[in-house]
Amino acid sequence: MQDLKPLYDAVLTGDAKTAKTTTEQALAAGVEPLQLVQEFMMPAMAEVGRRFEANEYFVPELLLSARAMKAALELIRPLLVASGTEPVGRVALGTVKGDLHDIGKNLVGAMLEGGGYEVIDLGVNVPPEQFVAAVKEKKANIVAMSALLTTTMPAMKTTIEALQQAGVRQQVKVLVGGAPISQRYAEEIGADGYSESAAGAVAAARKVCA
Ligand code: B1M
Repeated sequence: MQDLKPLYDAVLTGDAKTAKTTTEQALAAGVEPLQLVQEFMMPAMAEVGRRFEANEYFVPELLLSARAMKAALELIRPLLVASGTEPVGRVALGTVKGDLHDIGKNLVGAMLEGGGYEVIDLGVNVPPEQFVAAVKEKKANIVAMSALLTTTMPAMKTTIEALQQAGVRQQVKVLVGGAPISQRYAEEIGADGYSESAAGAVAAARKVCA
């Protein structure tokens, strides 16, 4: 198999051009798209996070690595997305209020689309009322929230409360995920499902809707 260490290095060093060309070459050589994400890009991002914590990397480096990962994901996303089938459900997906991290959320969206769900991507920094509006106006039957910061985790609870106050909590299932989230936290805040990975989000969506 082609040596894919350059993809890892490109994400780690924020080299978007190399991340893109290595991904193109790997896909052309028949490497599984998810393998590229799980075995090379995500470990590189984990190392970026470690360096940030160790004060070896700062916000500019985080941004460059995020840009490199996004460049590669742009090529992968269409391959994860199913086409031509009736959606099995409609998901309002977003990163919660106060949180700007969207790489994991975008992967979750691509996997859900690949799993046959219609995804309404609300973006990042999504306030509770925007999730409520998506349920009311767009008739989403799943609300999927991502959070990457311990400080923004409580926004998930606030959103669930907003769904309750708006009288729509019973008509939706709530899925949560993101690095600091756990099954226990999901249960604590009254979410219906949790997944630690983007691939697992599809199984979690199926489970809560079954
Ligand atoms: Co930020 N950041 N960041 N950052 N950043 C983290 C999260 C951090 C852990 C880094 C660290 O210290 N080690 C830390 C959080 C600490 C904490 O809260 N405990 C942190 C911090 C502190 C910050 C700032 C506060 C830094 C600052 O300004 N001083 C700031 C906050 C800004 C804000 O949001 N308000 C900040 C900013 C940024 C950038 C904007 C520079 C950039 C994000 C760019 C972007 O997303 N467009 C960034 C990045 C890149 C990171 C790290 C390095 C990488 C995140 C990532 O994309 N991972 C991150 C460290 C790390 O994660 N190791 C870090 C790859 C991605 C595929 O994984 O998002 O975990 P992840 O998603 C996974 C799963 O979690 C899961 O599926 C995905 C794939 O399997 N998942 C779900 C996610 N959502 C899900 C939803 C589901 C199910 C599964 O169901 C609905």
